[in-house]
Amino acid sequence: MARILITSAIPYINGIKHLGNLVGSQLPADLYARFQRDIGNEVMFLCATDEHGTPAELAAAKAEQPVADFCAEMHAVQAKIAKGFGLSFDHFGRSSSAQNHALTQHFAGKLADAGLIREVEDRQIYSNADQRFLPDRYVEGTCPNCGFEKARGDQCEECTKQLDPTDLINPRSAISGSTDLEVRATKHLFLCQSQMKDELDAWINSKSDWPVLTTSIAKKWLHDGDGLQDRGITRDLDWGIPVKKGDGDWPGMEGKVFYVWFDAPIEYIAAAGEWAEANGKAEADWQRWWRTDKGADDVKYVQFMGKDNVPFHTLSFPATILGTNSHNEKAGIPERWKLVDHLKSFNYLNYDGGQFSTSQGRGIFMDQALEILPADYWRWWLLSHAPESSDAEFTWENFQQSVNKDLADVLGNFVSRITKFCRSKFGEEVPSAGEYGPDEEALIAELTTRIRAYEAHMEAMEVRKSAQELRAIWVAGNEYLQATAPWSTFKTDPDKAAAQVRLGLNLIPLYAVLSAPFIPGAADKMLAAMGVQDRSWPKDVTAALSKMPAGHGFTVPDVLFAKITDEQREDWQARFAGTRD
Ligand code: B3M
Ligand code: ZN
Repeated sequence: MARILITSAIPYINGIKHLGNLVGSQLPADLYARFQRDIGNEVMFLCATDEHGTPAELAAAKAEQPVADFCAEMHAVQAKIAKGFGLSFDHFGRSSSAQNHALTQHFAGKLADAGLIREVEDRQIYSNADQRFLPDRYVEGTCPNCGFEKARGDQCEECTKQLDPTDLINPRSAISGSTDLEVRATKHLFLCQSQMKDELDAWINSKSDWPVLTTSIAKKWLHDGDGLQDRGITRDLDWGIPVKKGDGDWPGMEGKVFYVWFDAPIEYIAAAGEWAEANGKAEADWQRWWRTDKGADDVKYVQFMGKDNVPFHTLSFPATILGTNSHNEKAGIPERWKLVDHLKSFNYLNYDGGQFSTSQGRGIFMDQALEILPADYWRWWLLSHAPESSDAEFTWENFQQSVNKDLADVLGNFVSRITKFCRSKFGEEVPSAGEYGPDEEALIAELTTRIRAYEAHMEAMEVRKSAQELRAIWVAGNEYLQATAPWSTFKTDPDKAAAQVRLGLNLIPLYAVLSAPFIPGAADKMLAAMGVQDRSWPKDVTAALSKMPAGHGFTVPDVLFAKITDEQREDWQARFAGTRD
């Protein structure tokens, strides 16, 4: 049994995520986690809310709430929606947790001991109108790299370049819109990433099986222009993790907090600590996932994220881990932390001819999606159209077509046809007569080939290819029914028809198990209707097709997937045409 550690990029607390965010990290991570559990591996799947920094402060100010209250409330909201989408986290933590405070301060202390942190008289933007420093997203302006006019002070959404507020052209305050800004001196800590350039470069080079999207972004920031820059890891803000060196004070840094992008990835680790606390486990139980000196050396660690998050995960966070590990090694301290083994990144999903946008409220948001249709409809469309090799686009026409064809016509119709036919001719139990012949053997052979291909795609995190193969597996059942036509066979050879029906019925639990990572709700319904509890993965297809032996009772399930009508589609299209506030 392999052990797989999976993290999804942790969503900012500032609002409910849109479907583009969902398909770029949490949903494919969930697909992979469910698959790994289903094939029998031990999985730790972690996510959390990203609660610090300017996104949290700005959103709390807008909601006119104290930031701590706002975060607590929004965490509960996001947790509930995640559950609604069937996201099967082992723990959904909070980056503001006590565990993350302690770990973030711990890593900062290690990096300081390693000589990888320097104090800098930094220049920060000060707003005269707002009477305060404006870090990160408190400043907006034009990206010096690509010219995008709505770039934020921490990063350009358009070209993914990591920025400093002082880099922006024509900067303005995100609070007041004021352009009466000046640059003032303040002291900050910088992580000496540039010292680690060669180590990071060698590490990235060792990852030959990573998606090109991931390595090309990492390489770009390692080698383009002036190469890897040292980054400020502290901010003049109230809300955040106070700057400390381990559990000791950091003279000169009083009143400052760590930069959100310094503590957010550390929350991946802290979330495991939160999981242990919430489940009455010991330190060793979470450390065996994260500490290679405490049993995590055989863990495979996979991260999922949108492309804009790649620089932080291939450069900044690994710098924290590598810096800590090599310092400990030199100092003869055993403590070693796990680095990511595979990093799966995604392009963007666009919405109906434009971009999904949280700030502009454009597109479909997770809560709205669940209001109109069950999670499985969305999961299927999003995953089968995941923006892997390029950006993808959501259109209502395409959504309607995929749902109606794949889910209703192919899978739903198969289940309904075979169960209803059996009920009308043999009653609601599996008929016993007849033997399997060449048609059945051919189907089993085809399914075996396809299931092995499906597993390989799932293992490789090829999301679209997995969906295509799964659909082909559903189609094979339909084609078998179409070709053998038990409703005609029944008239001449009822025993043969009984064997065909027996096989057809047994395809339902097989399909349920195979489909569960994509559409867990429908899979549960299928298994419940078939009265099958055994969810074992079909290592041997013939054996898997005997979960419902002769005489086994079942019920005809309710419609698994309702078709989306043209009227509904037009209605939703109009409803989601504008923006929400
Ligand atoms: N919260 C950005 C985002 O939600 C950021 C990811 C952090 S991952 C450690 O896309
Ligand atoms: Zn840009």
